[in-house]
Amino acid sequence: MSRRRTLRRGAVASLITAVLILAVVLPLAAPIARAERAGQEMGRPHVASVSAAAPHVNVTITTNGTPAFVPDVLHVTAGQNLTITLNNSGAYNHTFTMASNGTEVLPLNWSPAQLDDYFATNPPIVNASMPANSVTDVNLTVNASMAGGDFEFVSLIPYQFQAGLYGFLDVTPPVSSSLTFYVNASDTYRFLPDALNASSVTKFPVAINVFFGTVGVLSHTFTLSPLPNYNLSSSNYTTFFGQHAPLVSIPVPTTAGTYNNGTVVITAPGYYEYICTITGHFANGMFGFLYVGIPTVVPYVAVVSTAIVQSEILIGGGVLLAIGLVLALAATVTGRVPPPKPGQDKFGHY
Ligand SMILES: [Cu+2]
Repeated sequence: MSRRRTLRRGAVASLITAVLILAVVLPLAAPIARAERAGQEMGRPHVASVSAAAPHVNVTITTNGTPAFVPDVLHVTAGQNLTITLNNSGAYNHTFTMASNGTEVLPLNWSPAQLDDYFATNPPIVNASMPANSVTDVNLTVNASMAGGDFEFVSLIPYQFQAGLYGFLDVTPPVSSSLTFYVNASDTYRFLPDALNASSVTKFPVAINVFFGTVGVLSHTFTLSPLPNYNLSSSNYTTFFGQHAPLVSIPVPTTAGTYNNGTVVITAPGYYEYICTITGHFANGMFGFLYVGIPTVVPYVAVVSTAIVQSEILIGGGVLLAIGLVLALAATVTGRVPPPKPGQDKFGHY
């Protein structure tokens, strides 16, 4: 066999190998490439409306027979609406009385009268009674001016504070975010862009602003799933959003160049899917992903039906694999590719 022919056979085998690799890699790479597409800015928005809801946080403080609030430190972020459930399962009455000064620590050697005097001159921001065997809810708006403070709460029943019935509300500043995205809807059922990159976020909760406009004339919505790392299904998203309220659902203006906007508060890293909820639009490909605190390349499964494409890829890949196996078998019969150099045996040894 001439060296020239052997080389050509080697080239054919290399080509087949390359095709095999592409057959495997391309279907994997396609969704990643789509996920990476990000950040087209769409001109300066004309703001049509502004809406932002303060997030709501529920916490529970319990007391039982022992003189302690459990937990005795609450961590909240300024800008949150707080509901504190006071659960006293013990046989003693208490109060839940919170100082308005976020920098003061009340001396434990104060007498009950001194404690009462203090709150008479410095009115508490919360003062609720906790009767024995009761559950009481109190609401507190933790506004921005409280950021950085540690607000002490005590029981004013004589000698309970001194015995240990105290704790602190620790208020951290809100994470200010300059993250603003512009997303446009197209009448070909696409979001432009369909990937929003908030990978740089490291602190939570984080507020992200989304401006939503259109390049078409049809009605659309920008509706964001509240669950991280969850892929919506085009067949049951209505049920899903009935059970899990969207973080935001913005109707698009139907005039190009005008925008509606909304602020979403994200509390955990992950990818969050957004879809258009107008019937049929999601199924036609109107979805995208917001990546918060994670790289924009994450494995996800597009739930919009790709069954036909996938089976074609599987069959095609199988055929190519079979060709490759036949060629490999042929090579083992007819000899090594490429052939050994002069003086080498077929294993490359001299
Ligand atoms: Cu739509």
